[in-house]
Amino acid sequence: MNTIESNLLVGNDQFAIIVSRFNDLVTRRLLDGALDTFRRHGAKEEQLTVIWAPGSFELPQLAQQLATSKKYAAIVALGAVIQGETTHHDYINHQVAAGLMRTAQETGVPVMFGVLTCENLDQALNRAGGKAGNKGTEAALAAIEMVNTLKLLKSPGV
Ligand code: INI
Repeated sequence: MNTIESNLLVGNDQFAIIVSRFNDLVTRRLLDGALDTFRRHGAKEEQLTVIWAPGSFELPQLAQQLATSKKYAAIVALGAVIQGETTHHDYINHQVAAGLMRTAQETGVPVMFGVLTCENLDQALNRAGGKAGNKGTEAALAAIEMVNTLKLLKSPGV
């Protein structure tokens, strides 16, 4: 049996973090979690680029431009979509998830879905460094793992 499993060490790669300004009480905490994780796994400041978006709906377009630039080994998209009185959030959630996945598949650059989709602010804060972890941390770890796993898959003999 062959098992391919990467480590979680950041090499010399560049990482882009795109983060929504909408609900920034939450998204700043996601960003802190992601940055802390990249740093603790070996990233230097010059390997990290943060780009702010107006809202989560705009994340896919930024992801696409960053991915096609080929400057970044992976992109982490951070946002917080919180249900309101209408179904607005539904339209955003589905489009954002599909748009980010499309960019990853079309470009081969991993794009992480670090967008919270919650019923209320409490749920979101719990997942942004509260008692249910930090989605930004999770997304940064996933980015490191995807970059390293894709490298392993491209290495000779695999
Ligand atoms: N953007 C979010 O990131 N989260 C939300 O909860 C949200 N809601 O509920 O409206 C939201 N809306 C803004 C949207 O992402 C766009 O920025 C806006 O529609 C302009 O295109």
